[in-house]
Amino acid sequence: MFAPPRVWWRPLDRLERTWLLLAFAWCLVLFAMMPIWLAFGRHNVPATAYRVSPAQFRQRVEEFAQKYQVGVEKGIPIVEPPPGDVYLLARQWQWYPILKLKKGQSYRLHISSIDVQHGFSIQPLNLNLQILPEYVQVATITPLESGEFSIVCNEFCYLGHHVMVGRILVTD
Ligand SMILES: [Cu+2]
Repeated sequence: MFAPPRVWWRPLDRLERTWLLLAFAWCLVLFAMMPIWLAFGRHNVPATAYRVSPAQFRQRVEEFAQKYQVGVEKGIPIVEPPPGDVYLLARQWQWYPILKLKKGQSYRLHISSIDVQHGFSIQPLNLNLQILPEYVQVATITPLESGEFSIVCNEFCYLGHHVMVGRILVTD
């Protein structure tokens, strides 16, 4: 049987040992960061979820959009609700409606899909939520800057995925 020479069984020299220890210590730091960041990281989205049927959610969003509609753009209503509960619906391939929010006010944003899985991602901020049919994600958001924010779908949802762009307008 062929056995390669056992050169790697030589004791570690100082440099090698130092690098191994450094790498191991860094592994421990990264390992500890997982629970630490989960508890203290400011990236956590304060989101809860509840169940709803796609038909019910669609009806709720339609009523919401009609009640607070202030305009329309390319067939999608622009909706300016008071602070509180606001709704956003994802479907192939649009975000509905366009939300117009006030800077510094808090909103409970209810988001769900009525067909397949989508991904909610606000640009240029880095807020991401997984959007599934039959589940509503509720994220409490307080816009801190005015301007126009794009919502892109970051979960491939078939042919029109790349054109699935929505908007949130934040005014002073
Ligand atoms: Cu999508």
